[in-house]
Amino acid sequence: MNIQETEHFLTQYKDENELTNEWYLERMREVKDLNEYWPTTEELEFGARVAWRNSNRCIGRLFWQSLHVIDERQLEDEVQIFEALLRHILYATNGGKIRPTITIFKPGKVRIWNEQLIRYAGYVTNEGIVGDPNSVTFTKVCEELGWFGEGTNFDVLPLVIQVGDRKPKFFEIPNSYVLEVKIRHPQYKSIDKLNLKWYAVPIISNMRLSIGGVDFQAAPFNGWYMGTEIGARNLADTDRYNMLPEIAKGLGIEMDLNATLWKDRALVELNIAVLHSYKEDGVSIVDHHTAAQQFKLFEQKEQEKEREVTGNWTWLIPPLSPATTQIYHKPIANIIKKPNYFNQKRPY
Ligand code: HEM
Ligand code: NRG
Repeated sequence: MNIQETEHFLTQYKDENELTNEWYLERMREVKDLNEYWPTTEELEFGARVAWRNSNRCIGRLFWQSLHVIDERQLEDEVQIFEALLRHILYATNGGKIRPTITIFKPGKVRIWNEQLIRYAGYVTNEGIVGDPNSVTFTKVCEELGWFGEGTNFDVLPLVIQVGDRKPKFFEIPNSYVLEVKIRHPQYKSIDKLNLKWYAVPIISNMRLSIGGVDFQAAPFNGWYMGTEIGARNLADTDRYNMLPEIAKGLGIEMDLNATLWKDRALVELNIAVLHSYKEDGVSIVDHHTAAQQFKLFEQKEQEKEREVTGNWTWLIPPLSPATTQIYHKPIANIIKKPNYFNQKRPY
């Protein structure tokens, strides 16, 4: 812990919640007597929400106050942590009406090795990579722990949980917990035939949450997807599922010349298919135009509160038609405020 950061955070907590100076002095006295800052559940909730508000790479911040915070700091048993992660998945998924949620585990004690709670495995084979190339290293780690997958393009990886310096344990997520969406196009049936799918809920589980000088290495959080994350990156990047050539082929677009813009045409149809499929299945998703409008509203609301909105422009602009959003046309200061979510070193 870092006492200046605790003072700074509790001052912010006091101000934004209109508490008194007496309250603040008394709270700091407790912290100093204990020689440790152990946030109350209310402070933790506020900290996790403000950390989202301060996430410079996130376009979805309008909804920061609605984050549902689950305090699981009492758990130190791998099986109980696994069960808490299943509760998170179930609560957040909510049958498709996704609820932004974070579960916070004991600082300095718990580590989740997965990048996201739900992700597809990637295998190196003689015929090339099967599954998500992004997961190849982590898939090998899982296999070394004794896990093996079916070998499809969409095997859900197990949860890998480490407590203290014990050997990590892996747990298979029951199928019934993993909501997925089959990708189909409202007009072009050739896209349906590619048998593409993606999972409903992105739950980032490898970032460190920093609140008041305390580091939470395990604090998985989720919102819902912006369509381009799936349609313009996960399924499209040449070092991910690399589907643009097959999409273009199916659509009968000439691929000999760059100037036919076959990649761009394939991208647009794939992104239409992603948004259409999630919508039709009742799974929360936002298109990049709506997300950019929501971000603008967020900026207006922050301005009313006289707080400066910070951001990382290179991450905020969507990967599809960026200049059609207002974000593209305005500079934004990439200043890091705390509480916040940070990258941390991989445990493997
Ligand atoms: C990044 C959208 C909820 C924190 C992002 C990105 C998008 C996005 C599009 C960029 C991802 C990329 O390019 O890989 C959304 C939407 C949400 C949402 C639509 C719906 C509610 C949340 C929540 C949190 C959060 C609930 C935390 C409590 C972050 C952080 C990043 C990020 C920390 C940066 C991730 C990284 O560095 O890899 N978000 N987000 N977001 N978001 Fe959000
Ligand atoms: N691009 C990643 C997910 C990053 C976070 N995106 C969100 N976060 N929407 C991917 O899996 O495609 N969120 O908390 O909702």
